[in-house]
Amino acid sequence: MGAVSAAAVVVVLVNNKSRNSITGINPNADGSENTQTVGTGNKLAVYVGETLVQQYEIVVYGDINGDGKVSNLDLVLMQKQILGIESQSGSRLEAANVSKDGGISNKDLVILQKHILGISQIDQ
Ligand SMILES: [Ca+2]
Repeated sequence: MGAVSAAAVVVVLVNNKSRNSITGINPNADGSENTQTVGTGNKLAVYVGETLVQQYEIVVYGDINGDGKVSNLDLVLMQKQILGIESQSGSRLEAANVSKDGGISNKDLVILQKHILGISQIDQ
């Protein structure tokens, strides 16, 4: 088994056309093109040479809709989740769990509201 040199390991965002950095084009959670912000649902891939060895889905706590921002749009999605009107799953559900306990509750809602109002920050 050969050792992997640090120079041979490349970490890229999926769909990054250059594969040389993590600042290139990457998809939003809804598949649309995103050229600046990294949001929930974006994928991070690790290549050794041309071989994909690991892929991670990014979770930005509080960014439920995957636009890379924590805003009132996310607050509405969290309210719908708590009320059972619209359910999130996968990385979006994890992003809603800002208290990092079991489920999504009013406790998460208060933390998200305080973040949006600038009273406190969500721990990432
Ligand atoms: Ca968002």
